[in-house]
Amino acid sequence: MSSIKGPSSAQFDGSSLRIAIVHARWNKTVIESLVAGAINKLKACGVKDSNIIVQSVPGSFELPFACSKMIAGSYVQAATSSRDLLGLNFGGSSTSLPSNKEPSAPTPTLADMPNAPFDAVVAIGVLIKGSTMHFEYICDSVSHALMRIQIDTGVPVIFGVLTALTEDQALERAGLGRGADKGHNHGEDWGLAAVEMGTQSKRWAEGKFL
Ligand code: DLZ
Repeated sequence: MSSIKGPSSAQFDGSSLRIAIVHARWNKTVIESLVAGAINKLKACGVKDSNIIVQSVPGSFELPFACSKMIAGSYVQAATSSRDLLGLNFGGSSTSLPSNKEPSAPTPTLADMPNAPFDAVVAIGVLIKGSTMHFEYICDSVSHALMRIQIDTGVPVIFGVLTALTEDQALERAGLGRGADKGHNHGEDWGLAAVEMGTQSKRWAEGKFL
């Protein structure tokens, strides 16, 4: 019997979004598959290559710190480039333009720019239970911290952290199962969730609830 689990489908256009992925490097094989799955779905939704920013950290414990800093940094980046943009439009050297012509290039807007703030961040990690309490502490602290960051910053943070009791559980959730059924790559779901939440949170912030 097929499973009833999982979200019902919804389609969102990611072409105007800028999305960050930050992933841990522990359990590399599984991580690589999850990151690839997330990127594939982002692109399938129209997110431009240049608007997908991927960074890594040593382990899952470092994910919340990285998300927080990257979100803040993306605002700094956007502010810096909007200042550059003003310089380009109004303070740029007129001698570089043909003297009798207006500039023909359309004025770039923030939405066109690669340096807009992130619309969503996907935090990807793979925690596999060992023989100590380490797993429980990290799962608990990381999930709470990621939730706090999205509430505090207003930028959706997608929870892409596998909390697996066995290696097989982790492999199956990355589409790498050792059995006949390879399982489903949850990274794909995280890519879709990032596009949906990035799109919706922009609209909600503008008071649009269509
Ligand atoms: C130390 C550790 C262990 C034992 N297991 C994992 C794991 O399964 N998945 C993961 O992402 N990270 C693991 N780490 C590393 C910690 O997340 C963290 O990088 C270190 O404790 C340094 O802060």
